[in-house]
Amino acid sequence: MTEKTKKIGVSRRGLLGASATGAVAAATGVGSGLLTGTAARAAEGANLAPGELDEYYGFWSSGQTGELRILGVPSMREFMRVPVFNRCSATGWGQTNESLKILTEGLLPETKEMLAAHGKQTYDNGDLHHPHMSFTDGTYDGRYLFMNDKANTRVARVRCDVMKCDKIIEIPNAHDIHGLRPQKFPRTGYVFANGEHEAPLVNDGQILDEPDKYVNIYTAIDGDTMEIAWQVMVSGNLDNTDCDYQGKYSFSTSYNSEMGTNLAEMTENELDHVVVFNLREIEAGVAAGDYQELNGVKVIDGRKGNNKNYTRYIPIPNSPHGINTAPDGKHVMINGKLSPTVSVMDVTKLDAVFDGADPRSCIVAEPELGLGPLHTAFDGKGNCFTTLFLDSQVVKWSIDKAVAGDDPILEKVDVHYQPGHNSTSMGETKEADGKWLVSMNKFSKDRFLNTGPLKAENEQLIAIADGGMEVVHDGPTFAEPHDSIIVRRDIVNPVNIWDRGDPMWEEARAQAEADGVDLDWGADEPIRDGNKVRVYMSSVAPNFSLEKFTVKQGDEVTVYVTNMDDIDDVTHGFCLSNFGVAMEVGPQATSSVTFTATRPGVHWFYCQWFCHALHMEMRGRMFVEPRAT
Ligand code: CUK
Ligand code: CUA
Repeated sequence: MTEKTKKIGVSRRGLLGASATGAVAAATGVGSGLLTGTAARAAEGANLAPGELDEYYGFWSSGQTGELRILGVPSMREFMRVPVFNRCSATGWGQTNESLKILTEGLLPETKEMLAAHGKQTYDNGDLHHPHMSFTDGTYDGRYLFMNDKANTRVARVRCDVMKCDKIIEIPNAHDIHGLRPQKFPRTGYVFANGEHEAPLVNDGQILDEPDKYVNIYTAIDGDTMEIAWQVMVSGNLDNTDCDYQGKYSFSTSYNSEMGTNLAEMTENELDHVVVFNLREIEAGVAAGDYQELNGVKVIDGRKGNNKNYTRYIPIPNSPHGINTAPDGKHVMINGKLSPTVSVMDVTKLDAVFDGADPRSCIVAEPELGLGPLHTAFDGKGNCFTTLFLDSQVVKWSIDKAVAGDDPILEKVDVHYQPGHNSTSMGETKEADGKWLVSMNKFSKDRFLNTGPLKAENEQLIAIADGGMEVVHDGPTFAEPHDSIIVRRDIVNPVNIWDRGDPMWEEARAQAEADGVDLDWGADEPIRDGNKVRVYMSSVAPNFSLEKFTVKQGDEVTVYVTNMDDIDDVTHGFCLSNFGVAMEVGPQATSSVTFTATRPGVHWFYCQWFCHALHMEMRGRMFVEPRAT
């Protein structure tokens, strides 16, 4: 830590009032000057030389930006932005027929109607909070990444082989999907998704300002088919979720057990709760027909006092937020937010709770850690790292000591400023390896050059391998990564070029076949079908197979471009100027876009992805013949 950050840390602590933190920092030497010894070695480990590859992939959310980001850890270099709930000017996501299919096919009928009234096919925005990889046997398996959209109640999946989104579904009956986690064992399996905001179960306007009639919905999605397996109606709202390593239970925090609709009401109770879902009982209930079908989904009643064994409500101090299952397969950390505590739940005691034991009997420790605990990560060695939002710190503490009733706090480190999520290398799997910790901080304030009123957030890399905690890197980041996972690179093995048989463009393949065209190489002339015109072309650097094509004013034109280069990293594009048309065409991929040729005249199209020394020359003309008058 530098002298500057040390001073800031001290004065900020002075402002907030002294806490036990100061004593801990003094005792452990945290904040005691420039990087020396192990800290310097750790920082060196984070600085990769040019050309050196990272040991881990980091998968980052982007909050209200709506995309998934791929970083390297420990270098914290950002490699890629994968469009999901957003629009993307570079790749044509939200514009190509292939992406529009994914963005529209999972929308609810009433959503399509609402969007059509606004002249749209799909939502333009999203709020992506929680990216998590599919699991097999308690660890990441490199198949998929799943993520939520809080803004428009959706869940998406990204294929890890090509790092593109292939499925997006809108969740009926629920409102604003927030917490999301994949089933850890035996595999994913289910993807669990929390509806955060309460609403009437049938939300057709018959019930409005009667909050006592609102419910909340917990959803289990089949990660293979991306269809909804079942939903559970619950009392209270739902914030974050996680599940066990046994495949028996999943659990969600609720910060509004009061079902209040304003801040005063929502924070009134001293105790909120965690809802525990009994997966076998719910499956049995579904099989036995104990559900109502609503918008095509089987909805089980798991509200408080329903006298069934689908759910249990565990009282937890005021407004718990993050919930994280430890790699020991036994303990679950419930982060208190408004309470300075983390409640430690022992999953081996949940059977008894379902058999009638006191719901609190599964809480085996509740250590006081500091102000504003939000999320906890793990090193796989029995230690936890909990973010303290109000204290702007990460606290390292011992599970064993907490359970034994001893002071569990081992160390605290200042982070800048106000951390939300944190994540450790492989930390949400049974293979947690305790090397790196990332603290995702909501404010950067004075850490970077001023960019005006809107400032970057700050992600800090903390070296934890040697048993200490040293901040070794600051990484500014744009709006607003909530969460991240850090995955060993041997688990993630994306391809370099597309397979021509990929399902991503199966509709283009079928259309080309119907038109008698070889999709690989394209056709010499546009295919006319009434006022619909289909133009098939291929691209091999630095040429399009067509240097010109002719359509008529008012035609609905679809251009299919197949990139027949099969060399790593030779991406072409198709950008039709003054038509707002642009798309990426990866090596061996087909992309297509449809537009109306409203403007007569000569219009240039060009390749907008730099591909060759003659990239500028990679262009052609579209002739639009004026409509006969
Ligand atoms: S939530 Cu953002 S800091 Cu949406 Cu995971 Cu806790
Ligand atoms: Cu092809 Cu630039």
